[in-house]
Amino acid sequence: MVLTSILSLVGTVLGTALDVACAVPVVGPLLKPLKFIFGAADDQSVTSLFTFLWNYRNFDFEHFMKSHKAALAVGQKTGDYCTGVCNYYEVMSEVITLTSGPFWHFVPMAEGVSRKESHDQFHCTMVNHLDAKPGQKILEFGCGFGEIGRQVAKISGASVTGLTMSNAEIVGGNERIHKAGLQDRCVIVQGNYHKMPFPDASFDKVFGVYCLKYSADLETAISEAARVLKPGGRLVSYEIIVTDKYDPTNKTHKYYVDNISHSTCMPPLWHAHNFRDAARKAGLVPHSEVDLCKPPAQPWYSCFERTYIHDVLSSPLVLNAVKLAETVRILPKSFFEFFEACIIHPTTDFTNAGRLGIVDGALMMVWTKP
Ligand SMILES: C[S@@+](CC[C@H](N)C(=O)[O-])C[C@H]1O[C@@H](n2cnc3c(N)ncnc32)[C@H](O)[C@@H]1O
Ligand SMILES: *[C@@H]1O[C@H](CO)[C@@H](O)[C@H](O)[C@H]1NC(C)=O
Ligand SMILES: CC(=O)N[C@H]1CO[C@H](CO)[C@@H](O)[C@@H]1O
Repeated sequence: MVLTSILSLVGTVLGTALDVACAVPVVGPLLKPLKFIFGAADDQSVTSLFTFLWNYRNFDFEHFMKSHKAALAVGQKTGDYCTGVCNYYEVMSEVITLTSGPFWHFVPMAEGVSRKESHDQFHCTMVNHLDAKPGQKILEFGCGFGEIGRQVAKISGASVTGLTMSNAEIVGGNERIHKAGLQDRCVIVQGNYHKMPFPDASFDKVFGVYCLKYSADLETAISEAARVLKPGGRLVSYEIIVTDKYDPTNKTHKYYVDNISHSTCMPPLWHAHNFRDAARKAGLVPHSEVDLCKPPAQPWYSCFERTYIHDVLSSPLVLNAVKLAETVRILPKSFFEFFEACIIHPTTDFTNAGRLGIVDGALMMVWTKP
């Protein structure tokens, strides 16, 4: 606890000092990589990696990886990934928050704009796409700790109900609602978005971010979203998908795309046309579709490039150092397996697949219910 606070303070002070130094001509650009190394303790930085290592030094990674792999096998066999999602987020909700802050999705970023500012901007974009108004009832399904829902509620004055499965997310999300003083307008409840615990026509607006990727049955999930929506309401979906460029017969493509799914216990990624088809079947009418990361915005995965975390995690040196540290027992048992599968893989596979243009993480789709 004390060490975490010290690391956090050191990270903040050095981060601010470096922000100033980086603005200096000539020397500034040379200092930029240091920003990643001494970045904030709750953002993508080496400081946050060490905070995480310290907090999880006694964690049973062996058990987690065993249950992760077993649940993935069940998902692949039955199409039901719920056990896997709960197993993954019971642990990863805290880990992602420690190493990436409250944002578990990618948003457009621009030169000179910080990651946090980019997410603030995204919350306003979401409010606009939802056309959220004071007093409206909004559902955020697959909400994690519910950061987007709370921001949408704050910005628009609407009430937001979050729906998610893992206990850790429900407890952590409701704590954050209380801390923000939003308990009269926000709540997070437990449920599966394939079978939502709400009557028909309960919400003015419904949205989900980076969560339908966990569905092996998109038609059911989208028909449920349509069912709980009031006539005249909107469904907004912002997801990570495979693009037209994705060729499943290409080994390189398949390597990245399969590894993205496996590292986070997901079924294969969907294509935009799967969303369009499912929404049409559910009786929804297309309203708009926009890729938020079309230039001049930087690519959706650029947060991993600008901090150099992609380069650090791609380095065989880092991989071998972690392996060695486990062998000499500085790191807990099975940490290397966890680190490779759950930290290195998603980070580097997202970046590499994004660079090839076979995966897109910034498509905003909006439908209305007649
Ligand atoms: C990558 S996180 C995204 C969280 C949040 N929407 C965000 O973007 O920050 C995926 C979320 O979907 C939730 N999820 C996955 N499958 C679900 C299901 N069948 N029903 C409800 N929630 C689900 C997970 O528990 C997790 O909270
Ligand atoms: C597979 O995809 C990669 C990257 O997009 C490309 O360089 C390579 O030529 C492709 N291979 C085949 C056999 O098409
Ligand atoms: C589907 C899958 O998980 N494929 C590969 C992901 O990457 C590792 C290397 O780290 C391979 O061993 C897996 O086969």
